[in-house]
Amino acid sequence: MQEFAWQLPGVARKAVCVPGGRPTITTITMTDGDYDYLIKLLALGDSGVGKTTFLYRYTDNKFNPKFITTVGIDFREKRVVYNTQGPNGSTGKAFKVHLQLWDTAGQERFRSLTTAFFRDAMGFLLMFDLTSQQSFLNVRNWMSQLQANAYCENPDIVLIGNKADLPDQREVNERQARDLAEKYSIPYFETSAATGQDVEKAVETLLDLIMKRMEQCVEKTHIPDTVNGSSSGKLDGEKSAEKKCAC
Ligand SMILES: Nc1nc2c(ncn2[C@@H]2O[C@H](COP(=O)(O)OP(=O)(O)OP(=O)(O)O)[C@@H](O)[C@H]2O)c(=O)[nH]1
Ligand SMILES: [Mg+2]
Repeated sequence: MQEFAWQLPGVARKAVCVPGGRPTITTITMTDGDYDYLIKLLALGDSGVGKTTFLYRYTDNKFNPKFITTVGIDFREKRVVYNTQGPNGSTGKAFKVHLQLWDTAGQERFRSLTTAFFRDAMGFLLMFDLTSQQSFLNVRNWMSQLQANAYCENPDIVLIGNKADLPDQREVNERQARDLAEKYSIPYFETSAATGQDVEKAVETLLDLIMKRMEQCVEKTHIPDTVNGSSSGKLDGEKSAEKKCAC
């Protein structure tokens, strides 16, 4: 993780607008430590499903065809601006968000190490490989691990079927996966780290869920003007997790 986009000097790199009255999320580059929220996300799933490659696509918009298995844990970072929606569809507030994306090893031998990181994450990218039925069957086990080790039993999760660019090798049909996601009441996306299909959409959906949950908790705890750039308003992963009173 030598180079992060936000470390480069400059201004807006690209903008991604989420249609349909949803908040907008914009990718930006920044040189300083000025942000409103530090959000920790964590990718999990069997070895080889494409966690590392997916995160690399999200942060650097590149594809790495080589399989270099992750040893233990790694992370990538990215800055975005999250725009809330005001009443009647008007523009709300804009928050600078520093995303920390934790990349866990799928291999069993690292399990006790990686699950220890679950507690500090605010949202989860639960991944399987559309070309591997076994990786899909193992989603249930990953869910149990999450429920046992995350900050609460009902954390924000997005289910991701990756490698959608390989239809000839597909072993998991979309209905199966959607049914499972519905059972857990979580969003489902079919992505490709190779083509970039729905990679940003999946991460942005997760961020949106987290921001909405935080908003609700802030309202509940009656903290006035919690963010807005003031240092007292910064919520790091741990503080935010404590505030997740919805659990
Ligand atoms: N065609 C295709 N290949 C992919 C995709 N995503 C990942 N891969 C390939 O799948 C292999 C495994 O990807 P990784 O990202 O290393 O898998 P991982 O889940 O991080 O594996 P561990 O680190 O062992 O847990 C690599 O060769 C990737 O290039 C995808 O969307 N499409
Ligand atoms: Mg990896």
